[in-house]
Amino acid sequence: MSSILDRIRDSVASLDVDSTLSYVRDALNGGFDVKSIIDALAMGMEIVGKRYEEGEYFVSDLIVAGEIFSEAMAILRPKIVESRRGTKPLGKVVIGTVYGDIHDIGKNLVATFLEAAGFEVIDLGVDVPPQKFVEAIKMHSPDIVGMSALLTSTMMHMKVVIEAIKREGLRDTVKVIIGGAPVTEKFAREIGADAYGENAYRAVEICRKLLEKRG
Ligand code: B12
Repeated sequence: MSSILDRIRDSVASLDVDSTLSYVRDALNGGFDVKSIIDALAMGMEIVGKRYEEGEYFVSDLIVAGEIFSEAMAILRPKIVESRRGTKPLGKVVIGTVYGDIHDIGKNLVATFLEAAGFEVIDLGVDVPPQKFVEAIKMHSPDIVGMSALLTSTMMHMKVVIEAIKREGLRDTVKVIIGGAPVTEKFAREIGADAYGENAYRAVEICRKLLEKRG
């Protein structure tokens, strides 16, 4: 018999919104931790991506999958915030999905976890041009800038943003962390970012470390 987490994964994969939401509620009530539920949702998204790649699913199905994930997160968000309440304010993070890219589910998850951990988060949204990152740094003086990209065609835009930040003489004032499915540690080093985070939990740990480094 499959576990509730398997059922969450499979119902996302088969784009069944009602079952997904009811399994997520069951899992929460059954005492499963939020992390394992999010991991199951993310595994479902992974399968959706594969089916799209293989021609079984279409863009409309990706949209449905995105909506399912967001609705499930709406159930989980209060739990995440509650579980992390009481931690003292840390630093300030400006975050956005780079230009040409409108994927925001992962970025939103990272922003939610950072907020829940006590960071102040300024979310610039999706399809963010380099100048908008630069202006946000000038306006908000963040400790950290986070960038997300889900497409191999947009990940290079992260480098363009870093170069724009350098050109404005602001690179030494912020730490840069990047993430998104096609992004790697090696890529982060190559483009001159300070760090790479593979998921929302790691993003919080790494942002904490980056603050320590800033002193
Ligand atoms: C849902 C989805 C969409 C939705 C997005 C809805 C939304 N609001 O975001 C829509 C329908 C809009 C969409 C559109 C497209 N998509 Co799409 N999409 C997906 C899908 C299925 C899931 C992505 C997702 O949300 N995953 C769940 C989240 C939780 O995971 P995540 O984003 O990876 O984020 C985690 C980490 O990466 C990390 N992270 C993310 N950002 C950041 C930032 C920082 C700072 C840090 C530290 C960490 C971090 O932490 C997150 C949480 O743990 C993926 C498949 C996949 N396996 O990724 C394809 C996928 C990304 N899409 C793809 C494609 C091709 C497209 C389109 C070009 C399709 C088309 N022909 O129109 C368009 C592009 C539109 C555009 N210009 O951006 C391809 C990309 C291929 C490639 N290598 O470039 C994928 C991989 C599907 C595939 N297998 O072919 N898509």
